[in-house]
Amino acid sequence: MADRLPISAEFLAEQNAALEAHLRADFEHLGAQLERRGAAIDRLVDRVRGLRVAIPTWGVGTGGTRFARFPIPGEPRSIFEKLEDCAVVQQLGRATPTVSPHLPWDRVDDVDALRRHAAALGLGFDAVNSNTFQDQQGQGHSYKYGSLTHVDPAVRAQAVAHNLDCIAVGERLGSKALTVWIADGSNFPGQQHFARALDRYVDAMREIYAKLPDGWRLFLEHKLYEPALYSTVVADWGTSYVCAERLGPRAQCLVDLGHHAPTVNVEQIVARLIQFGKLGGFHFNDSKYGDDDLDTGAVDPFRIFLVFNELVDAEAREVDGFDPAYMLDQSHNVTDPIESLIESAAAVQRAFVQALLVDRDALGAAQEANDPLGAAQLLREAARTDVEPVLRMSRLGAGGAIDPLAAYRASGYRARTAETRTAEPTGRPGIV
Ligand code: AFD
Ligand code: MN
Ligand code: MN
Repeated sequence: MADRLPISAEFLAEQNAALEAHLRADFEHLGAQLERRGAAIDRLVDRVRGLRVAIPTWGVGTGGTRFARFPIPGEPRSIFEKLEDCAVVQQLGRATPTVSPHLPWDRVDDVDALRRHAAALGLGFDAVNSNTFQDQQGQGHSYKYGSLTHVDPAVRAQAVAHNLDCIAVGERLGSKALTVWIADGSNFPGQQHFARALDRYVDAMREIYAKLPDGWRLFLEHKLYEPALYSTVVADWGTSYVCAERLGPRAQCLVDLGHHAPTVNVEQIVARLIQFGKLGGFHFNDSKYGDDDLDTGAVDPFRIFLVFNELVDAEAREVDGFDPAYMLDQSHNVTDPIESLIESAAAVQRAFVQALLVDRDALGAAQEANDPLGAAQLLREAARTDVEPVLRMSRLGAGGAIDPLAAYRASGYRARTAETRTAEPTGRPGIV
C-alpha cells in the first residue's frame, strides 16, 4: 500500500464532493440507456478498473523535437522525482499503477531503494526498456553504425550485455518483460546488407532470449524509420513477427501506434498478431504524420477505439495466451507531462469501455449477412457513446479523482515542485 501519496486525501475528497452529485445523476442516466442496449453499467466499471496502462519514466520529463526542448519549471530531475510525478498520475487517475523504466537513463546505485521508493508511492514496475541507440559515457564501443546488428561482434556483444543487465535490474524491480527497440538501420542505399543485418539481429536476440528469467517475456518493438532514414532493420510488423517466431514462444511483438507507414491499417495488424499468437503489447500514442508521439486519442480517437475493438474481440473469443501489456509512449513537448498522461490514460480507458459496448453477436451476424453499413453502424454506435460517467465512477470507487485533470490543476502540485526542484537535472534523457 502507498504510504506517501503526493496529493492530500482531504483535498481530493473536497474536489470529489463538489462533483459527486452530478456524477451520480449522469451515471444513473447512462446506466438506464445502456440497460436498454443490454449492457450493465456496473460491470463496465469493474472492467475498466481492471485495465492497467504503464507510464514510461521518460514520459514525465518534458520531451522535445530535433530542434529544441522547452523544459517547464519543476520537472523531475531524477528517477526518484519521476516516480513522484508518476504517482500523481496514478493517485488521481487510478489507471497507471506501474512504471516502465529505461536503462541506463534510470540507472541508480541502489536498485532496492528505488523499488521501495516506488512501493511507498503505490507504484510497481513494468517492462524494462534497453537503450542501444545512444552512446553512454565510458562505453567501449560506439553504436553509431548499429548495436545488435553491428558488423563488429564486439559491438553486438556489448549490446547483448546491456540487455542482460536490463533484465538483471528488472528482476530486482519486479519487472516481467524486456522491451527491445533498436535504432539500427542505414542512411544510404547499399550501406547495409539487408539480410545479413537481420541475421545478426536474430542471433543477438537469441542470446538475450536464452537468458530470460522464468515468467519473463521479450517484446520486439518495430519502427518504420528514424533515426535511420533509408532503412531500418526491424522496420515493420512482418519482420518483427518472423523474428519473434524464430526466437520462441516468449518473444512477442510490441505495437507502437506511431511506428507504421502512413495510412497503414494498424487495427488489422493488431488482429493479425493476435491471430498468430504474437501480440505482446502496445505503446499508445497518437500521430498525424509519423512517429509524432502525440497524446493518445488527441488526433484520431476512433483509431484507438478500433484497436480496442480487436482486443475486446480477442478477449471475448478467449484467444489462447492473449495477454497484451499496455503502456503509453508519448513525448510531451508543449504540455505539463502529468496532464498529458492523465488525459491519455483516460483515452485508453474510454476506447476500452466503448469497445466493450460493441454488440459482438450482431456484428458477427452483419458480417455473415454481407451488411457493411449495418456492421459499421454497430461500431459507430459504440464509439459515439459518452462513457465518461463510467470512467469517473471507476476512479471515484478506486480512491482517485472524479475529474483528475481539474483536481491536478487545483492541487498546485507543479507550483510546489517548481519551488523544490530548482537545480538542473543531472542526466538528460535526450529527445524522446
Ligand atoms: C522510440 C521507441 C521506443 C523507445 C523510445 C525511446 O518508441 O519505445 O524506447 O522511443 O525514447 O521511438
Ligand atoms: Mn515506443
Ligand atoms: Mn517511437
